[in-house]
Amino acid sequence: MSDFNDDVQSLLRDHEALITRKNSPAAGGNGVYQRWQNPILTAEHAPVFWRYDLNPDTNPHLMERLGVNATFNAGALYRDGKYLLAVRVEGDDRKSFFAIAESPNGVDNFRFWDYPITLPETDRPDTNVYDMRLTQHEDGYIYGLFCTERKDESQPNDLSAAEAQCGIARTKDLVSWERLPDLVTYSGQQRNVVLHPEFVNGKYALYTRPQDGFISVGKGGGIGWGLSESMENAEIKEEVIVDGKAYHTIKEVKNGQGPVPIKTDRGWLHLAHGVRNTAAGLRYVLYMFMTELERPWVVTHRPAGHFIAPKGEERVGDVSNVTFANGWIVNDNNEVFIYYASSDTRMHVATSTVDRLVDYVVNTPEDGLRSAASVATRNQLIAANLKVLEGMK
Ligand code: M1P
Repeated sequence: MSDFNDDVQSLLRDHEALITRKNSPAAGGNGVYQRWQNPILTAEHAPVFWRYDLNPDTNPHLMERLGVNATFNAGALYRDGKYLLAVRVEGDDRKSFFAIAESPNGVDNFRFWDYPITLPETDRPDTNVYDMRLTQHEDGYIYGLFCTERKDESQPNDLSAAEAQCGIARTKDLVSWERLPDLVTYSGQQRNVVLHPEFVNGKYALYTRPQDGFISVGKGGGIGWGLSESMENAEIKEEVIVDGKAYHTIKEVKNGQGPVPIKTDRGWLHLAHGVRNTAAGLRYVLYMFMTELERPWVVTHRPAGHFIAPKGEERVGDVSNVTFANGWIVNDNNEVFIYYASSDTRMHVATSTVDRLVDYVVNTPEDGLRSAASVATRNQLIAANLKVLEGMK
């Protein structure tokens, strides 16, 4: 018995050491953002009491009973000075669920609340739920929009045939959640749907991602936009494409809105993911763009290429070569905490400021869509810099 107790204490100590480990900025950087050294959340950050049966009578060998496979794709919210993440936690059984992890400083000491979110179901139960975007809406509710995945019953013999739609829940405290009917659109399937934080023309405004199939967006795709009269019965009758896919770019195959956009004096700052195909499979990177303040569906600036791409250990995981973000936080000092997942496995943070990100988005040249255009853009920079260097002699 005393051995059992010692072993439990040892598990708890190791876990505490992991979650209280201090994080530090990583070496190097590009001036746009700063990566931080340690992942902020891994499967091992899940509490010991979520995974082990700690009763010596029922688990004399102190074995893990309910393993956690991954912690990734977290929505984010800044509330009462706390950095809160609605994390996609995936059990060893391949089912995802949401759990809130809280940090006092946004870069380390993320600790899960005791219980995961108990998400009510609709009368069509979800098989799997994931990738929640948290929106503090001006109507007073916090909305969680997420992907609800169910078996595609029209193809009973294909066990991989699934259907993705946008599930909706709301809360005032992140503890009690009210489930609302799924979003209705007239596209085949939906993933990466995000609620805009303000009313637009008196209506709820949503970024969408119409797609023909579960994985492939097919003829659809692009980041869409539509308005809904209510969230109790959310319905978008008409979707327009805000930011489409494009040949030979980082978003050739598909793209999707990341977190809720950040309002700045210059416009709305957006973070999104773009996907292209390679001989080694799909590659997911993050990119940014800006839309008009009054018409958030109109893009004003599109910096070329990726903003964050998988680097080093980030490149490897359950789905390798993926960076994905659905949460970021602006704190009271206009510092931005970009929460991104790597390879569908773990969570990281990169920090920047609103000013730096606006500068990046406004002053980074657009993609000229041809090698010759890229060389011309680079030559302009080189010529200007050579003059600057000459002046420094
Ligand atoms: O595996 C990479 C990502 O794939 C999906 O994103 P998208 O719909 O844009 O292809 C999602 O399942 C996401 O959770 C996952 O990280």
